Amino acid sequence: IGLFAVSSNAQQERRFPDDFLFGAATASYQIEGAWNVDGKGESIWDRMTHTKPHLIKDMTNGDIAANSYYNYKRDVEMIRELGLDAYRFSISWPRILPNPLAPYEVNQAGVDFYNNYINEMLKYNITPMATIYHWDLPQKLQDLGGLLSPMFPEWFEHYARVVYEKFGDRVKLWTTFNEPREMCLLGYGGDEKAPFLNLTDIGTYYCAKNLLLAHARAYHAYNNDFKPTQNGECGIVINISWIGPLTDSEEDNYAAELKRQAEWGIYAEPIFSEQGGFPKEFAEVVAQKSIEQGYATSRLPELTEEERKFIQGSFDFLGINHYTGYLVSANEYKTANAVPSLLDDADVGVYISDDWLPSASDWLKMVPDSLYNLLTHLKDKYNNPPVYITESGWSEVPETGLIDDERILFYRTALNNALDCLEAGVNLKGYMAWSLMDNYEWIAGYTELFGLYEVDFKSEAKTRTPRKSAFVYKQIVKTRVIDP
Ligand code: BGP
Repeated sequence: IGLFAVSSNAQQERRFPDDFLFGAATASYQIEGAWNVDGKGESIWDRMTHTKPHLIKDMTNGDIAANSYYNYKRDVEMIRELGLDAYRFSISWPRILPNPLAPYEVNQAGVDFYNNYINEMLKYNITPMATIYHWDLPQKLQDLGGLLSPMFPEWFEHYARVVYEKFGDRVKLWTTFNEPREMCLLGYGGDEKAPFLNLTDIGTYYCAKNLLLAHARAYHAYNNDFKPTQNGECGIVINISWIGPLTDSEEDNYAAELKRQAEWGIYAEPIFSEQGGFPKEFAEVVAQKSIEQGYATSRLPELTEEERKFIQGSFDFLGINHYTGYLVSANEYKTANAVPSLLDDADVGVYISDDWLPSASDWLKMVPDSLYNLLTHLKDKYNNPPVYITESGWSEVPETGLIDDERILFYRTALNNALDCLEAGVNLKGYMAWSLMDNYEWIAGYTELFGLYEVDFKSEAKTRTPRKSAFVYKQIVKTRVIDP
């Protein structure tokens, strides 16, 4: 009897609280299609996929994708089928402002589309979480420099105000940007994401500074002018892998910290840390390297005292896209199994264990404790801010079909980690699976699929069919336990 009591108690503790938000996520360019319909402007992804299709693995694009512009009611029906509490979607900037420099030209058809989408969610008590910007920048703004333009923060604030005004009566969870690192390191510093600029040494950091200023402007605009009447919350979504030391040595610990600062600290520290500003050790490394390379000043631009204060604390919550992790060593420079996108100014060795299950994506391995390690680390580092996991998921090749046992293992592992985090006192408020359905996966095109629902891209209707993982997720969401 004693034993039985202990185990039933333990089981009770392993429940997700009733107010924990379970959801699924998507992004406009990846699902909507209708790229040039009803007054929508051209985005940088439209331009790149149309003019340089060879940059995409299967030479495809998001012109039609899952056709959610027309299928949105079916999408909401799927969210209902899964019994989800929330849906994270993104708003397409060029669909709302096709002429982004003409402040009053709002595209009513675009506004109508998102109104219908949001109203459909609310009809069924689904909480909308809106991403203001998930990579589909109006091409017209890229022509003026995009995220590298000193005007960018102003453009972004203007756009954010438009969406707060149009949708903020019903959307109460806002995030400004999705994944700064992907945009800045891979889009401006490198050539793995639009606009594929490849300005290796400085692109990343000028983008980072502008993005932080733009985020803070949009946050303060909400906080000062909309929150008092709309009562919502505004955060940012940062992609954060777990980066641990290969050994317990001081050198490896320092190398891991440097890598964390390089990979996500430059975006997170200025907003979430107590001291604000760019992370110190990494800033010193970049300054030193810049001088050696013959630059007059550091490639990492300064934040003035005023900018530092403006950015610091500009959040109601932290959104984290978390998929994977890796280990770092100081002693040997080795990138065994590592992908080029892991390379940056922190010259450290990156290790990926052969024990970690590989997915269809070269960057994504199943690292058993990564979510727990990461969230407990952040809890201490940033004084336990409210956190949503805004993306987490597993890719398979299309041939896998509907029986996606590895994805089921991934979700069960991640959600077990999430329960461990709740027990450890992490202020974790919700979990959004990436993705509700198969979609256009950027440079991977349709060769790597993340959906709980399979999409038949060959069919005109873009028919959606639940995978085995959808039934498992549904059961977890319904019962609030992992092993009902
Ligand atoms: C994140 C993005 C998503 C999604 C996912 C899968 O980086 O926010 O939009 O695409 O990762 O990654 P990928 O498409 O690079 O395989």
